[in-house]
Amino acid sequence: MWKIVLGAVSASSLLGLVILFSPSALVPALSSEVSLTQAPAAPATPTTLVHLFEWTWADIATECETYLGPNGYRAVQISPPHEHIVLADYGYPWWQRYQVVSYQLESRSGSRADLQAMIDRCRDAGVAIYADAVINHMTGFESGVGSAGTRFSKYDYPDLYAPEDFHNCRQPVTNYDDAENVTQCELVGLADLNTSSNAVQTTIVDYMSELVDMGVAGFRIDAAKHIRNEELGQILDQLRDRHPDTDLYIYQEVIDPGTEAIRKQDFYDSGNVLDFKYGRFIGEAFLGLEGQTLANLQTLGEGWGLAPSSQAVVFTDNHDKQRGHGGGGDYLTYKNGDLYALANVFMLAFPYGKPQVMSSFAFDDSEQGPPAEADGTTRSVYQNGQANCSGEWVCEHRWPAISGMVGFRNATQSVAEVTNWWSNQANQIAFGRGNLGFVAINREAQPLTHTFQTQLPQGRYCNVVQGGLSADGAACANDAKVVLVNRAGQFTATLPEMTALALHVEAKLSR
Ligand code: LAG
Ligand code: CA
Repeated sequence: MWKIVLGAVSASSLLGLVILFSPSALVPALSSEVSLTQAPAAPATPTTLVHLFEWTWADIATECETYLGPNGYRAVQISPPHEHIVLADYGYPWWQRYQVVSYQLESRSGSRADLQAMIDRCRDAGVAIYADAVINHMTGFESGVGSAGTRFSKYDYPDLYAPEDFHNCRQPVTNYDDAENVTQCELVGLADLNTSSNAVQTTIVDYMSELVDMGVAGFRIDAAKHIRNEELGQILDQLRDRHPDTDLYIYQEVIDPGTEAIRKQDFYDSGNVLDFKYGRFIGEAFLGLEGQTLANLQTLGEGWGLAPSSQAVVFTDNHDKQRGHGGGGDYLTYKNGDLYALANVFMLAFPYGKPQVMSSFAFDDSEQGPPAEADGTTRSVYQNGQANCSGEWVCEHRWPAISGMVGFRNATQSVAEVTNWWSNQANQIAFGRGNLGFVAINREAQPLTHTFQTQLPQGRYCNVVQGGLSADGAACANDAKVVLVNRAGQFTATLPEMTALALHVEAKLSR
């Protein structure tokens, strides 16, 4: 369905590329269950995490076992697990889940028991669970009933919070030049918790702590920009103090365009940050906006105003940016088809930050919730034992190019530098990761034939953008092209228009 959209987008792209409608090499037609030989790693060092936006706990558990673990994904960001508002009259929009009613673990994605089972099954598959923690606010609606049946009114949530637990501003945030306005007032009218209060902090820590006890390994901190950094720091310190033996991974959502009162660097002491500039830069380069080209990306990093690499979680798009929420901007999405796949190839190959892969449900309307029955029950991704990833769910994380590059990222992680950079000064680039990997990207309307200099050991490699090694290591999965690297570390290849090629030592054929 989105292949049609792809045509429309490419026709209007500034570089005027022609994208064929024949089955694409980068975007999958149907199921692409590539079985790789990588063993799941025990600790959840987040080389690559995937946001399974609006997936149910039961589906995530299955995905961890059958796809994520075997393909090298180390962590999943789940949708918020707390009790949320239910908005039947609005058609059960996705954003229900950002209006908190209580911290009971009963949500659109499933029950507390489902959540526990998922955490356990994913951990056994080598995949960590990171929860989206919505702790800045409660609901915006004046009253209603939550997903666990709790009746509430704004500022009054039974057995949890009373009016004195909220900030006094009680007006929407209007002035992003004023830190007080941003942190004390109400983000889009959502009841703003008094996060300076000991009682409120303790209640939040109790909630997050329960999740850690259940095995959650990290948190995305929703709307971190709207919480005073010292107060968020206090909350996270208390949480860490309660779990001295758990190495929690924290990444904070601070949308920092560089022009506002609150800056991402204010939050480095409490954890990593989601760097929103990265996806914008990638979008501009791959779309050819602002005079940008792929060749310019050689220097992408702190010099561009990005966070230090060790502090940053990066993404091409996220659940807000893909639908014009969270401030909008020129971000690529699955609707860009091959262009989106190529941008993700770059993100996963380029040694900057910790990449987060987006996994979407298909949408036309920016408010629309996930695929669901008439009563708002989310439909399973799996139908008759098969992942339904070519219709209502998109599963970008299963696109061969993206999934293959997750293996590349793992295999090349220990080399921090870019080596052997090559470009045509425009939109054909290539670079290595020392003697562990090499990637080439052709984002132009004509083929690229070139002899590339790498530092790879001599041998036969699978182009992992098309498929990794077969289970026995003797062939390339999915008929992926075999590339010969000679004794001098060179290979010659032709990349058709709008394709990529990536080699790494873990996808080297044994003979
Ligand atoms: C976030 N990060 O800081 C989330 O990434 C983002 O998805 C959340 O907004 C936001 N913060 C609050 O957690 C989403 C939607 C909003 C939606 C909000 C609350 O992008 O559009 O607002 O969740 O459900 C909705 C309506 C607003 C209304 C508000 C209050 O769209 O018109 O004012 O609810 O009732
Ligand atoms: Ca606040």
